[in-house]
Amino acid sequence: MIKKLQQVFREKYNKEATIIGAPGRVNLIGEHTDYNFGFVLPGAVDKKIYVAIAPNGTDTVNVFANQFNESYSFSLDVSEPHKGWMNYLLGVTYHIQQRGKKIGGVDLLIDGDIPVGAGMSSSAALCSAYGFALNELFQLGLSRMDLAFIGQKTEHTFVGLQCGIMDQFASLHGKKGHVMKLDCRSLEYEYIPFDFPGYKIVLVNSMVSHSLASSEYNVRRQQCEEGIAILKKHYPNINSLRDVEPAQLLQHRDELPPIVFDRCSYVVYEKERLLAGCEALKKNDLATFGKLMIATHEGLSKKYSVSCTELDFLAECAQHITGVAGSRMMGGGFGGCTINIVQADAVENFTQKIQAAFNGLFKQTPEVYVTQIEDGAKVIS
Ligand code: GAF
Repeated sequence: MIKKLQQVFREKYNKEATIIGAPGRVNLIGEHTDYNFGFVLPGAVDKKIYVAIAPNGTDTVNVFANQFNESYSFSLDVSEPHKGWMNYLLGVTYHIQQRGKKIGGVDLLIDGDIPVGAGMSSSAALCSAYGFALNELFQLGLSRMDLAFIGQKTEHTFVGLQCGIMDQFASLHGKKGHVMKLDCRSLEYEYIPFDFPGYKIVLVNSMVSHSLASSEYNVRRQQCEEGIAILKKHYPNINSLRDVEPAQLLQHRDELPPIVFDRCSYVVYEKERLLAGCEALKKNDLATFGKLMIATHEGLSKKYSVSCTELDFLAECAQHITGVAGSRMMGGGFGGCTINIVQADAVENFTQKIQAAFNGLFKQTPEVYVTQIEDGAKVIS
């Protein structure tokens, strides 16, 4: 991949490039908790977006996206979104300059191996890779957390997804062999070894691209806020669902519209599951962790309503295959992948069984990715 990138860059721009790689992410548990200022447990993976970059001495950014065979140029004087994937670049360019940072024009080549629409955060990886590249090239002095916020703001203002901070954070802060327990309010985080040599993290792609996600995702966020506004009348110190105890929610159940109660109850119990899950991981107790993953799927499907038939099928089916410690849908939902913790020597059988079962019902073979937990964004060459 890297050699190919260097060669294509040379052919296109007739000069040498610096190459940055920023990974996608998995999240073991703690879904839809980041924008509720709770905890998440992501890790960066071995699939990345690569950006090859060199200054061009002008005020223009020239981009070639190898995967889509598409070119695009824009002036540094960005003021508004345009369309599609280039909004990620426009947004990062805009928000870096909004911080008073001076950048010049660049030539870019973008490529990667994160499946698009599979819920592994290729968009966060793109923002991270491009932001990281500009930061390196122009010595802007931005921290990894600054870059994560720039990526998040880009989603909010140039893409329209009111996302939390998990994906950008994970792409920039990942550490090989570790997941990160991030407190999305204080932004303190702890690296927890994911040290199970006998197990693999296996993603199964439902092949449903999560394109509906942005509007429904934003609705979930509003419903959580609606719940908070009601609960706050009783508990003025509550600022987000992270602060709500299950008993407090149950006590005021009748005041919340049923759908809002369901959304809030998923989030409140997901916080408990995440905390229990971290303890289980620290004790090497994958059996308990797996049960928590299954409960998370149940909540995401039945109470948070962000799953779909294909994801429900994959999560259910996985539970009946030998060697699977846990399985659930991962990420924003409405499509994308399930995350499965599978005994290393059972991965082949798992893959065959789940592909055959899915194919029997949906007439399509789901892609399976056996992932490694890797470092976050970095200069590759
Ligand atoms: C998407 C969002 F971008 C994240 O911020 C997070 O909310 C996730 O869905 C669900 O946990 O990936």
